[in-house]
Amino acid sequence: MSLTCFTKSTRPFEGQKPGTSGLRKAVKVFQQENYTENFVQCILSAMGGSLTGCTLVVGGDGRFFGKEAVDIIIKMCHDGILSTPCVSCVIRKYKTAGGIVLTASHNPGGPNADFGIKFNISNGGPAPDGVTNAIYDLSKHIVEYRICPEVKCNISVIGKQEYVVDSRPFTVEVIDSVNDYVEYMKEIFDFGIIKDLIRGASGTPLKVLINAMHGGHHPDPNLTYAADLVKALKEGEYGFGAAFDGDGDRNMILGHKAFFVTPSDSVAVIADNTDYIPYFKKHGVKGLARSMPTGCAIDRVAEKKGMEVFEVPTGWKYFGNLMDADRLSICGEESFGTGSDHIREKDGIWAVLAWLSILAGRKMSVEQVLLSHWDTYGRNFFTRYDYENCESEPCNKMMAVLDAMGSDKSMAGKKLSYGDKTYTIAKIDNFEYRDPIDGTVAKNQGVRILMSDGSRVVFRLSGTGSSGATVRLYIESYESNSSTFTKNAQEVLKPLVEIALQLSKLTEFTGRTLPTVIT
Ligand code: G16
Repeated sequence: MSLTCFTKSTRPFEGQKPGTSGLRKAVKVFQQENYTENFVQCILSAMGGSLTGCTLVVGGDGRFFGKEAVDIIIKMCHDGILSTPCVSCVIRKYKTAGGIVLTASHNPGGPNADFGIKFNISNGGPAPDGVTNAIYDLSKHIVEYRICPEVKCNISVIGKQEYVVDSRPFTVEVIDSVNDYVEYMKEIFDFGIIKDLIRGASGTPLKVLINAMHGGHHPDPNLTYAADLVKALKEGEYGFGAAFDGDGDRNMILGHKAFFVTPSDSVAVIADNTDYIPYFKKHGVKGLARSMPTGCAIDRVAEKKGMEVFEVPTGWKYFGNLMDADRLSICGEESFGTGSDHIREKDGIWAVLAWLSILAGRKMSVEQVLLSHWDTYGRNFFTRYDYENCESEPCNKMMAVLDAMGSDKSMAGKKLSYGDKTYTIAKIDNFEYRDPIDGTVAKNQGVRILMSDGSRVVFRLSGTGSSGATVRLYIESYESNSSTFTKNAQEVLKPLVEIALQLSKLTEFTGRTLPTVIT
């Protein structure tokens, strides 16, 4: 029996604009009649042409409302749980037309928290701005969507379920949520070496503690929200610790006694130690990249190795073109994202396996690896202050004032002091990026205050929140003097933080005297 599709009329909802990484809103917003259907229809329409004969992947981090959303998508595509990196892996492996990822990532989940829908294109990566803008434009004028309510699919059972919709065959295949990914990781890394390291085949066993944070809490793998892991590591029993976010793409790396590896350092260390990772021995390392606010440690590795290094706006979607053009192999973001061209998403599990491979190969602890890295390259001290859930209006005003400083000629050369530290402003600008592959331009990606000694202050508004505004303040300062390497980053950076707060008048604008999170 052929099932039949219906066209249902609808009306546009305001604000279906994908942010840094998809559309993230409160679950209650997605639960409104037609809200999810509208957005899914806009994704499908933005793909253009007919979907006949193509395969789409749908998966998510299993948070509240995920099952309902999968059901809607299946009914609408006449076309489970997958981590974000796994969705990317599956899209690429099976050469599908793309995928829909149901996650709000590090935002809390549950009936009173957030849900998210993100579209990934056929290279496995998040849709670029051109596609997300098209989706948003469609959402403003949508009047109908197509759905086949009779498709009933049990997504808890692995295997194929066949249907005929509008006289055409339609197959839903529920796949194992880890098999393809694990197989791929075994190609990339030498699991035997990692196993020996953990077992202590040639020395003391390495005790590892992992926290795969989940949606019920705030699943953001940083020092504040992964406090349990930090506490457990501080007790000294474990030599290595890691946390992931809800969809497994972010990671935080800790060493013995909770020695913290900043994400900016983490990606630089991996880039410097590719000899210990079979994938890179086989494919080589074509280039490196980081997002603009990320500390510049990786730039120094690129310089030493004579490789290209790219600075892109915040958002993994900006790395994809460079990878597809074979100019980028390893990249990372200060927001606890690390990855490579093995897929087109950041990959927390990959990062942990990369670190374990390096520890095994170098026969060193996490702290020793970092000390040796700083000895070679110097240390880029880095910290980020987050002011979460602020009112949007004053934050927008603060950003506008900072932005205006970029065109104020009197700012360059201005000296700013705190205590006995003085910095001289070299330049202020609002970061703009021209994609070297397709020439697209992304503007207003964060205000940078560049100091004459190479130190940087960056202000940006988060693009992943579901309501209000979150101000992110990024601070970086480089030291080549080895006596500073073991100093506390917060102490080293305090003068620059205070200068940034005074210059921006952040407290006056937001009413906040303290950040919500410091990493
Ligand atoms: C997402 C993107 C990341 C980006 C981060 C920035 O992370 O995938 O590439 O760095 O957002 O967040 P914000 O705009 O809040 O600073 P995720 O893990 O939430 O998908």
